Amino acid sequence: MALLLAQAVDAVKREDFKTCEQSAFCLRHRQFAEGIAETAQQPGLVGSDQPLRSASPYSVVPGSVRLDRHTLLALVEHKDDGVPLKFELTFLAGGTVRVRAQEEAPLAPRFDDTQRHTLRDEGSALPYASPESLQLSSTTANGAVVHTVNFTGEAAASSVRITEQPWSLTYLRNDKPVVQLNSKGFFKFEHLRKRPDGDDAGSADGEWEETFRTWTDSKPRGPESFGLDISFVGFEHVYGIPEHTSPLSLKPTRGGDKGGYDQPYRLYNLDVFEYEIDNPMALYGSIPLMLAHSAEATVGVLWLNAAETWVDVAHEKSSFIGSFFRRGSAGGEPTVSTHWISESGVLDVFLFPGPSVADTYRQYAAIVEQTPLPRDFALGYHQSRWNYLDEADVLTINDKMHEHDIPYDVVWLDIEHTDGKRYFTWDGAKFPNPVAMQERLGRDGHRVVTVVDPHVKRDTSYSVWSEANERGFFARTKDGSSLQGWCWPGDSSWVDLFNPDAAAWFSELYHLDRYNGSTRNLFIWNDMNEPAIFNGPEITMDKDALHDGGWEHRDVHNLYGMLYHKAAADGLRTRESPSLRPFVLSRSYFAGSQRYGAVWTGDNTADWEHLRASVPMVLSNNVAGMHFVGADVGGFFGNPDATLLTRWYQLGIWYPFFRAHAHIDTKRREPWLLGEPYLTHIREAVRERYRLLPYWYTLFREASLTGMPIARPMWMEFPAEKGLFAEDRAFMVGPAIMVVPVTDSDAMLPVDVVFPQQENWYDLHTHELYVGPARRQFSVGLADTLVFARGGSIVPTRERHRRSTALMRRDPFTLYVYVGRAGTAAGKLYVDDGESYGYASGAFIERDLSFANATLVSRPSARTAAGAAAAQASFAASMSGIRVERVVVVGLRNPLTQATVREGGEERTIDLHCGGSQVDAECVVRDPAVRIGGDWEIALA
Ligand code: NBV
Repeated sequence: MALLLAQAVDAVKREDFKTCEQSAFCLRHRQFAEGIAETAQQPGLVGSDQPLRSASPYSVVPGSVRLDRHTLLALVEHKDDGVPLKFELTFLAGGTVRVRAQEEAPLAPRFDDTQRHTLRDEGSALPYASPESLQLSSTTANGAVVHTVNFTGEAAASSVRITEQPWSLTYLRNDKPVVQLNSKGFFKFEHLRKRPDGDDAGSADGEWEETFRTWTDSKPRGPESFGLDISFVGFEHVYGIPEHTSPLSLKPTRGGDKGGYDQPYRLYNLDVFEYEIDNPMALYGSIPLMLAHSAEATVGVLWLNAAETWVDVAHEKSSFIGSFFRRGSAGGEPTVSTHWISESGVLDVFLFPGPSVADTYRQYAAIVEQTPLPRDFALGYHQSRWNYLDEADVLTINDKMHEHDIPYDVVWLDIEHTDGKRYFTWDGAKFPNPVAMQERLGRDGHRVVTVVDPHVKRDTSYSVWSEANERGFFARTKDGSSLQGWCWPGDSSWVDLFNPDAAAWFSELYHLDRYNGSTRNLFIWNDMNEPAIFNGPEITMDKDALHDGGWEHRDVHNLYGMLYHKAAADGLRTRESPSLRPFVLSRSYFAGSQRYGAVWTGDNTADWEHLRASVPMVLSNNVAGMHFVGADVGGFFGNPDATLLTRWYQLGIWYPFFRAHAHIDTKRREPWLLGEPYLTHIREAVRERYRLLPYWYTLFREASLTGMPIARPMWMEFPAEKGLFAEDRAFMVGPAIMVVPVTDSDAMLPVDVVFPQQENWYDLHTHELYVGPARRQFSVGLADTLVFARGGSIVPTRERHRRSTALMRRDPFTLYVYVGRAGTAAGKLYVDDGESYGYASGAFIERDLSFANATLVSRPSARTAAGAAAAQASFAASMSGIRVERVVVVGLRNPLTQATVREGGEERTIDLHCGGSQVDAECVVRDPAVRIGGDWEIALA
């Protein structure tokens, strides 16, 4: 029965997309790994210091290892082919190790620009370890040659060990292996070669030509793929590598585990119509960043490659090399073994040694820029649908939101707003006066987002097409003519964003003088940028299509969406001077896309399963540094009933990106259409989002500097609580708020909540106290949501009801102090103008808030002290009228009676209003009137 049901809702056209067996290089690598695993030698000395040996045919060329400043060089060769591979191990500050490999003398250059598109400063200024902090030593024991690089200084506990025969690399901390490369021997590198004689030589293996359904990939360069096993020793859970619909803790794909997948996780940006849940199939975005976590440590791996990539995952014990297919027996450490396979490019892997979650993200943030501070309005409520019909429709949405007291920030316009899907144009009949429309919305601080898709209608009268055509800016077919394909406007072409001139030209189309009818109040949505091509293989571009520099689409596929996103962000940023921060939503993405804006999880479905799956999808993206992400609230396909839609709003306000959206064929579902009580519940939910915007904004500030996720899996906040390592329903928003969404239609079903740690938890609405560790069941009516503040936190809010974020800018703040078990609490508040880049020169307020001995104290954060004094002073002056209008202290042991406020050398006493029980009192300080940017104390007595 369950199976039948699953099939009934399973509408994805699996046959449109390749399996590993249908992707020739994936199959070759998987088969190679199977062969190696079969012949694997059992290790002689389990538990000994001897590195284990696999049956890998690849070894280090004796005498080739040398350390040159921060780089260790070695040559590696297959025992039979005599093509030396050059390995470069680069050591970065903090213990990060980068491993790169390709032929020492490739027959032709391999694509190596992924680093330029992803890394900080295009990879030119990585934080290298100082050469003095590295020591190389080499030993020979029982005929095995081992080279060890020891770190001194900051990463002193770490070392890297390389065995020569066969080659393997082990990252050790405190002499204990943590991450191992090629310990299983799955490394296989298809060196570039001359095409063998005979027309179809090699094509049987899909090496020189490959057919999928009716498409043939000509593969002019032949096989050039590579694969490598990466084992996480001592770990049982790995996370990340979005975008998939798998659970947060990645299920195994090999090893025959019950409930595991039989396909590897695929990273190949694709437009998958009606995607299904619990599946390792590729989706719209790819971020090859994986984290492993145990109660002892967190580590990360970035596989920096933008070609089609597959990742196998197996759970096993580390002492049995061959156990990929045979579960390890007793002994040995739990290990997650992964096998990464990419079709082209160079092998380029970063190992981030952690050991804490924050360390791991600091290491990632040191090489890849993190999510910049968004425009403040972008954190508000976005109202979208395919399509709002015309100007009157848009203005009605605006009026109805006001009428029903629902704050919102943006109305979205989908493809139908254009003149025949010619982007940057308007349908003149439906939108005769877009500027006036934007101005009207702007009166209450609202904005408009329009969609700009990458297919350019082939139409000589459409200036975007004719300019691009004239200047040769389109991607080309393998024969050199401009590539044509089918998409919304009919016959279309795609701009080659790898050509810097084309990208610059395209970004200027977003300028106010180029994009007619746009104003500063208009922002952008990039859809279909995988790119989606209806008549292409797997609904995308042919792999042998050509880009700037003669690179094949195969090499760059997963970067296309990111470059498209970048062009829009660049365009908006440069459309005014001084620049304001852009806002662009993209469907397709790669590692580094977080720099350009938000993403969403694409075309989900209006059912409970999709609501549930949105949590691990949003979390996996956050794990991988794509913080600003959300799912379509309500579900894109289909019609949610009022209960599902209400529950989806109640969850959606906790997505970092919060947008309601729907398919053109669905019934209208704006909140007021649901009637009561749903409208009230939705209004309450949206208001909760707005109330907490200061907290959200402060979290984005943290993310921008430290890379720490915003929506966090429970394990990130409770890293030693094993029971939470696979939790993917409950999650944390920042360090202070736990959200347990109601994901079932049956209101009678009690919802399980686990309160972690020896800590106090307070219901966010009632402030009722729950003391962890504990498990409780809650019966929930539709008005009830399960959201808890963690004891020990201070959460800033703004409580006045307004129509938009812009209208809240000068509102006073309320601070919630949730007292922890130790009687203390701490938090932060970050405020800037919400739109400019002034913060970069110090125009911000950043406070450390702390509560101890019944006294709340506000002090400048260390970052404030480091900022530029002048910009800071002028911003502080502009904010001097903004005060704290209320402090609510929740969870005091004893009710108190008065508050003494000290600020600027003055002291005054005000009444304190306490209520609640002896063990759980709640005290409110009304209007302490302290300045948000000032030093002050409020002592309760
Ligand atoms: O532009 C129409 C839709 C859009 O509403 C949706 O959000 C995108 O993910 N778009 C896909 C194309 C059509 C999908 C069936």
